[in-house]
Amino acid sequence: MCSTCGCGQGEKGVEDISHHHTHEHANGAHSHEHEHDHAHEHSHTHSDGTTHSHSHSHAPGHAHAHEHAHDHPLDAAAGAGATRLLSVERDILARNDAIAAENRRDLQATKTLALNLVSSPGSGKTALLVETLKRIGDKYPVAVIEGDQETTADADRIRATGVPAIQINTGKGCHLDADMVRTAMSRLGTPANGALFIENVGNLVCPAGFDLGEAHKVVIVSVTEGEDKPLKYSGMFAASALMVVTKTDLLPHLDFDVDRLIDNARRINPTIGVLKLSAKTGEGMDRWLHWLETARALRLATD
Ligand SMILES: Nc1nc2c(ncn2[C@@H]2O[C@H](COP(=O)(O)OP(=O)(O)OP(=O)(O)O)[C@@H](O)[C@H]2O)c(=O)[nH]1
Ligand SMILES: [Mg+2]
Repeated sequence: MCSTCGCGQGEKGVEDISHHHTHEHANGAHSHEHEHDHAHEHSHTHSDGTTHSHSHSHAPGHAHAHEHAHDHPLDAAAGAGATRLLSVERDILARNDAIAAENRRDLQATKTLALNLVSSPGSGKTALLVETLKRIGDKYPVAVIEGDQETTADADRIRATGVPAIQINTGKGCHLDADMVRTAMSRLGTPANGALFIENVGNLVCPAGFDLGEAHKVVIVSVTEGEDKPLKYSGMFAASALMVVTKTDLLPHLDFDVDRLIDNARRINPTIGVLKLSAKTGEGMDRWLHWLETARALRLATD
């Protein structure tokens, strides 16, 4: 269950890479349907006008869900039912955080740089990964975890570069969680002294709240999405260390003000790094590779 939008998890599964296209069904139907019903009510309540303020101040995880819910007048009106719902949400996020901490410990132990790539659908995450892997795939150990609701298409695109990848299908779920990533890591193996890229489900809301154990979230925004996205989906920008502005090759055809996008992102997160690039033409890829190399060097240099 997602505590932000109340989405269910449906049929989710981590791809079995020894038998491609075979899925496991990780959740028992009984328990998740129960959680889903409650969450759904909750999300309706929350969609009445509070999106802006809550995503501003309480971006990642646990504290967000707790404080937001208590502050909300409709939650207060809902009384005991809402309180029980909140404790379900807190349990889910607390469990997620505990597994994310285990992932982080394992990644630290193997000095693996893990990045969680988040964005709206179609911003160019897989295209950026493919172009990145072509340039670094033979330099140090790299692996990719792909998250989508359905299909193994993105993992197939990654594997075509020769880099190992595993697809997680989230079913109705709109974000990856730490447990899914933990299962994928155990099947894929951790690229020691290298980089693990996790491409999250295309969604600018829910993935902000779920720590996967990554070193950094990287938010990808394409130039066709509008300069206002950091203000509308502030939680994601608050939670990210870096914003990559993609598809810059399209700028001559658009009325898009990149500086305004950057200003908006920095209003939400004054320390967010910014890179502009085109996976299609390769323009700006060198600075992204430099950022990666620096982040990896830091991971190697520290315990
Ligand atoms: N012009 C241009 N198109 C791009 C660029 N990067 C990606 N695209 C196109 O944008 C579309 C979506 O790219 P993907 O890489 O699949 O985007 P994604 O973020 O992985 O999509 P989801 O996983 O479905 O959320 C494709 O048609 C790409 O060819 C770019 O730098 N320039
Ligand atoms: Mg993709």
